[in-house]
Amino acid sequence: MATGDLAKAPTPLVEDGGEGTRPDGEIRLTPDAPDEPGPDPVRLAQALQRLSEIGGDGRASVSRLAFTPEEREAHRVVGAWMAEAGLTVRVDAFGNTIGERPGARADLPFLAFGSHLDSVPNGGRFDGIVGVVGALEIVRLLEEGGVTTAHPLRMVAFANEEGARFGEACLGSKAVTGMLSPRDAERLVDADGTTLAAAMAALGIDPRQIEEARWPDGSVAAFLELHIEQARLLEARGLQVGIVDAVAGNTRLRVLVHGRADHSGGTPMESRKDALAGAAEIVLGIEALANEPNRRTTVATVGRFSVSPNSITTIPGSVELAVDVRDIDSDRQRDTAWRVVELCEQVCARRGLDLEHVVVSDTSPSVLPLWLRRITKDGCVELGLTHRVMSSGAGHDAQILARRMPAAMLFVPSHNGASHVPEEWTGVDDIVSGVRALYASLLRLDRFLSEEVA
Ligand code: HGY
Ligand code: MN
Ligand code: MN
Repeated sequence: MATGDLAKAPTPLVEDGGEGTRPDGEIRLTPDAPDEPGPDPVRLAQALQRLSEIGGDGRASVSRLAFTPEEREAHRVVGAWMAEAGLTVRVDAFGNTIGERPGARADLPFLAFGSHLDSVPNGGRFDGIVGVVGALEIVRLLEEGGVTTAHPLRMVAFANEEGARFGEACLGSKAVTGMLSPRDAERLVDADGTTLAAAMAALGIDPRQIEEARWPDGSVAAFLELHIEQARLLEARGLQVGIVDAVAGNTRLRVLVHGRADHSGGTPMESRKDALAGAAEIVLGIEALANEPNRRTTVATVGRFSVSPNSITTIPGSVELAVDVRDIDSDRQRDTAWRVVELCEQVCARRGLDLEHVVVSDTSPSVLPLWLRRITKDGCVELGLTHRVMSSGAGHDAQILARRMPAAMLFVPSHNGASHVPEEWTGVDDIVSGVRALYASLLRLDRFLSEEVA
């Protein structure tokens, strides 16, 4: 399990003798394709390295927020790679980059696979990117192997998967599943007050056309996504591949606590309306709520916290909190979110503070179908890849696609479980294993579904 040395400045992904060096011998993808080359670790590492330089700090941190020039540059680069790999490439009405490859049978729907290119602020180099460069590697292997699938193939690099900028996640996949409208683009706003619509328009993408991105019902038979685990289980158990059975849902709230700004010296304690003291009590109350024994798969986070006027000699007048509640159980997710609102109301009432709250987004958990998991599992067994079924605490595009079609997710290990931070790391040999599992899953799925439709 290559993890790389994170103690010093992270080693570049491609370095003689480093992570990117091709392991000894050829990697066989599937026993029944004897002359089929395996995923190329050097090519994978070079692609990861190139993308990490877009919005990167030259070391390990990446900031490639949704609908920024950096995200569009990444789509431009990946679009060019897709075309070089022989795909017919387009950018859809939301800004997703799509590459298509004909199958032997034009009567069959597409098989889609891919992930996202945007990141969180000061994020890592692997979140989303592993699934995009992994999908591209599969297209290259198909070309090099002269393999024609029965189904036409659609590789997707999604835009705006992260909720980091506009609060709601998976907007690119919501656009292709018909779950996003121009009204949402006006509703969603970032911390600076810029709407999604304005951010899109500033990059030449017309938010009024969002609904054009929708994939017609029945046009895609299934979606597969390779992604880093963003948790510790696979590395802790020494496993190569995670097969995801459920993806957590998330409810995101914007909470505004209003008190009264006043002089920090002249105002007696008993006559204060300190918004920050109230907000701090709320933060600790949310933590206690998520730690309740009956909420065993619930997590809740206050990830953004802004104080106004944020001056050492002024009692805080108002505080804005961004709350992220997640669970793989839908009832618990919503119950926790509702209890958060109740908690805010109680604290504010007791402290004489005013409260505003907005539900920014509410996305249900997804259960991924067993029959498709069996196909991905059979691929892992055939390739001798150690694996296990597991759930995902992180949200993903696959969970949205799963609303409209069968979807599967494959995880590769995250070192120390670190993600959404510069320390995020997955060894290239683990990525190769994930690509092999994804490729085997795609070929098996292609056979299984085309035999059904004789
Ligand atoms: O935030 C998440 O759940 C994922 O990384 N988009
Ligand atoms: Mn991701
Ligand atoms: Mn992420």
